[in-house]
Amino acid sequence: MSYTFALAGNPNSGKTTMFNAITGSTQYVGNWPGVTVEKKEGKARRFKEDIRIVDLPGIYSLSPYSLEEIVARDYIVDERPNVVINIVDGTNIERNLYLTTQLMELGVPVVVALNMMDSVESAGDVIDVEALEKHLGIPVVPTSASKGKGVRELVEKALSVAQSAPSCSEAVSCRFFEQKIEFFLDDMVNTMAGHLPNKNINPRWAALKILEQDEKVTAKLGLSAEFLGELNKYRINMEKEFGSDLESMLADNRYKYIGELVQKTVKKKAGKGELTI
Ligand code: GDP
Ligand code: K
Ligand code: MG
Repeated sequence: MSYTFALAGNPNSGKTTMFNAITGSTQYVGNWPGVTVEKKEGKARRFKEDIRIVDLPGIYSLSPYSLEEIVARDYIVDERPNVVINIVDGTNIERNLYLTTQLMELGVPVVVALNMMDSVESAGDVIDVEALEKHLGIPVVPTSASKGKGVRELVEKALSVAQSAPSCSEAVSCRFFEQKIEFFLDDMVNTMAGHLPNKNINPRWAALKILEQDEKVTAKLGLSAEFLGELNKYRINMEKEFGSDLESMLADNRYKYIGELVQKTVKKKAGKGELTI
């Protein structure tokens, strides 16, 4: 068996350091097709399995507004890596988890590498990794890429996920939104069932992108103009009920989810003016 794991994370989360730690010096550097964003590929060393590692561009989100983000999400949707390893900077967890929610919404298997744990610990902060894992519903592996710590465990976890291939499509934990939004989403996904020609695309993600009026993804869906018009009625009805900026409302819902998650799982050293549990 051979596997492909893609590394995704915010700029400066330690992606390249992790890439080097996993692959050693066997990397291949090129460009992403049609763009000048650097593409790095290598093989995981010291594993009997054939594991290809792809370093995606550093990104904060998966919006259609930045070249790096489009490159990253096109790669994930079109090439279907077995697992996306999401490098999260543990010292900046709240900001970094936004991308985590975006990756989970894609419906691909995600493993979080909670990186920079050496810095988290030396600052006296505590992250309850087990609780984070439980609430998110995906594996979280603490790492210190620059020290080589947790790297083997991370690749092993990704391998076990690749071998069991769970999908976010049935995971309740991917429900980041208020009940009233989830209600519309469920209805929309039901309407779409059996009508999505592009099998690489998770229906729930497709629904969210239609609601966000993401034309790049909408064009990939392969839906007739007529059916798309029908699906757009969901957005129109939601905007009637919730106000006109649905895209911001969805983003706010994700931030709220993350804020609550961080409250439950991160304990900052007292005196830093942050939350205590
Ligand atoms: P990228 O932009 O995501 O590719 O991040 P880099 O791999 O370039 O890392 C950004 C900075 O963080 C560099 O100075 C790394 O040496 C440092 N770094 C990476 N991983 C760790 C870690 O686990 N702990 C600490 N303390 N620093 C790290
Ligand atoms: K960097
Ligand atoms: Mg880098």
